Amino acid sequence: MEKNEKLSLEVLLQNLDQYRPRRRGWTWRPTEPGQRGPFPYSQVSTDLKASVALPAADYFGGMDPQPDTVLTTEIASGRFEDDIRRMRMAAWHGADHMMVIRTAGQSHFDGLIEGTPEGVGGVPITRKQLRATRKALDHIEDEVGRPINFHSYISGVAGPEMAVLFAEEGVAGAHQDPQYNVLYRNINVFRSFVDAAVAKQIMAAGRILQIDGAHNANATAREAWKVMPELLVQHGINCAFSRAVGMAAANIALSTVPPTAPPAPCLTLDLPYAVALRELFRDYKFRAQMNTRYMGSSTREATVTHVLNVLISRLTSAHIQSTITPDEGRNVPWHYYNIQAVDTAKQALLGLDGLLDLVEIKRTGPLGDKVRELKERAILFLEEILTVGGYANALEAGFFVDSGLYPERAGDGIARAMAGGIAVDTIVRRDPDYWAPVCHHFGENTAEDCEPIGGCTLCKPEKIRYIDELDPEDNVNTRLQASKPYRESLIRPEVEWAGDGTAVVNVFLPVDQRTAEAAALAMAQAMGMKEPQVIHKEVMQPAEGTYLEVKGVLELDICPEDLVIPEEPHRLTETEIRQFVRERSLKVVGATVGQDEHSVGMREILDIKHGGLEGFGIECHYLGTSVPITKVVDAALEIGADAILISTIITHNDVHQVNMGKLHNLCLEKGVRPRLLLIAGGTQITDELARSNGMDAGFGRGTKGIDVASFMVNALTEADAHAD
Ligand code: Z98
Repeated sequence: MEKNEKLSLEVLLQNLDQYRPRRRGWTWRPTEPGQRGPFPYSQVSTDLKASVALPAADYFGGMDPQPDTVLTTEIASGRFEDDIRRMRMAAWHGADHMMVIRTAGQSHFDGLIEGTPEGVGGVPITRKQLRATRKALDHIEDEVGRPINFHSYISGVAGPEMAVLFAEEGVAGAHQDPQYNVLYRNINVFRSFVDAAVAKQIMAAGRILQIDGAHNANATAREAWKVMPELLVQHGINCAFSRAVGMAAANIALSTVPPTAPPAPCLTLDLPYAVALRELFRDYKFRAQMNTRYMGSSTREATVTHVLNVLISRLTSAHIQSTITPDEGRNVPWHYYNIQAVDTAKQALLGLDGLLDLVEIKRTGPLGDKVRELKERAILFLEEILTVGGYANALEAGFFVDSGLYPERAGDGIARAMAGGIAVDTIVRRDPDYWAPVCHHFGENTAEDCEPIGGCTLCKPEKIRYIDELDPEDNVNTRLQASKPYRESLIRPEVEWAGDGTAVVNVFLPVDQRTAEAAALAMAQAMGMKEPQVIHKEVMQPAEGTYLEVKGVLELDICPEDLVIPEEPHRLTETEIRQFVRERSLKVVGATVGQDEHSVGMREILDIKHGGLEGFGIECHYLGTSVPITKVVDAALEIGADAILISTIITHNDVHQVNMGKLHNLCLEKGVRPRLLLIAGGTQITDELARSNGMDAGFGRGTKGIDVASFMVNALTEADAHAD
């Protein structure tokens, strides 16, 4: 794959029937502490071959250190062909754990639906999707130079079948927790645990890392900060059950979540919880999800919560940092919010590198007390489960997802009857001559392994039957046909699917919230946005104004051939400029010329404060405002300047053009034109206009000192080369 070329989905989909994953199981990042750019790091892993660094990396030579923690991105567009493109973006930003959750309740499907495309009230997982995605990830991991874990969910009554499918197709990680099925998908408790035993043993054979579902209680409970004892219990149940079935602790990750978010004093609640978990489950892995319970439509607010959550991850050494997109509260997550969340985690993890060498968790005092209290409450909870007769009885009594701080109960738990739920009474005893369809099947089997049946699909992948999509209309090929122009020739905005046309405008309107909302919608419509919708609003002050974000569909196609794209100026780095100046010295004279008393533009280019020329070691002589051209040239000659910078902000009768011509001609008359760079700047100036008036370069609005410095250094380097 070429860095500057899009991934070809059409090529990717070819020969999927013959595709085999290159490996099975989960991969952790190798830790490689050491120097990166100017700094030593203690919690980083191997650098990537190709990546996009954080924006501030520009100041540190573009370095892109990778934290040692696995970074997750959760993608859920429902169209795998678009998910794949997003995965490539995310991998370039540092994600190596791609979680694909389908759009609606995978676990409502009660069987594998291979060959079925989108559209049956949600999107089922199919072998085709898994293969296409895994195949794409092979290319992406070669490109970025690091293994990428592909993850999905094993839930519902089809869980065991799904586990087999995942093991066959090299899925590296999966959520699996029988409690999730019972509580949130109303599957019969006994069926759920029997299924889980089978699924877990197959997962163990496929070395699939398991993530549990305890965090869902936090996301669901009414007063979620109170479910901490229960979360510990849920983790405990899934861990104990998984171990009993045959999973290794190293392949079990607890899905931890900081239970609350500001304005709650979250650290005082979340940190003791994380410490208690760490201590109780020290042999296990930790996947830290961010808090999703207390998230509204503000991406800023979600980002701050996320950073606080990452602080806890660093303090308690989480192994996987999950990222939920900050737009989760208002959209099906969009491409660039996945990337923002990955960058947020990467940025925060790097910023907190070596934290535990600097600070220690204060085990005495309120934290220690709270940790002990949480553990005690959890143990009491477990004891009460035993007292009422076991897990199924406790469930029936509504012990779980209750928002009272146990042993207090609020009576709002999710109660499930033993004799109820989906697939109740479907457990049948195995016949004495039962043949398990695959190896590593849980429970009794006629044979020890699959030899007598000539090998199973886990041992002999050639036995796997690949079924393509069966619907002639609703399938990836027809979708790709429709989106082809937007992937190959035309440009249309996109947030989720190629050519979806979605764009967002941000506006501040100086009126109250309700009026602002109506006005923003009218404005979006006037801008040509279809189906406009306010996705976020924030009162700045009830009367003075409201900030809004409005999304809509822009059915506007841009043809790249019709665009006039100016040549990219060759901007040097600060180091390159400084080195040039140190070796050769560089002097400039600057002035605002003519009748212009505006000094701001020129001063910003010269002064060190906002990145002006002085900062690179360039000797700057500022002559002031309304300076006659003759004086500027005389001063330049007197000090032996390399360049003259003139600026005009206010201009009438094209006086800026007149002054540029005058400067050029005077230098010619004096015979000094070849040894002086003449540069003009100002609001009305363009490079083209300046050059047509005898200047060597012109700079307009938005110019920074580094642009002018780069030009001078490039021009002088070229001139020096000619002189040699
Ligand atoms: C996460 N943001 O954990 P359906 N099993 C478990 C789950 O937690 C989930 C599913 C199955 C969360 C994602 N979790 C939400 C233990 C979902 C998915 O029925 O396909 O929705 O099950 O990363």
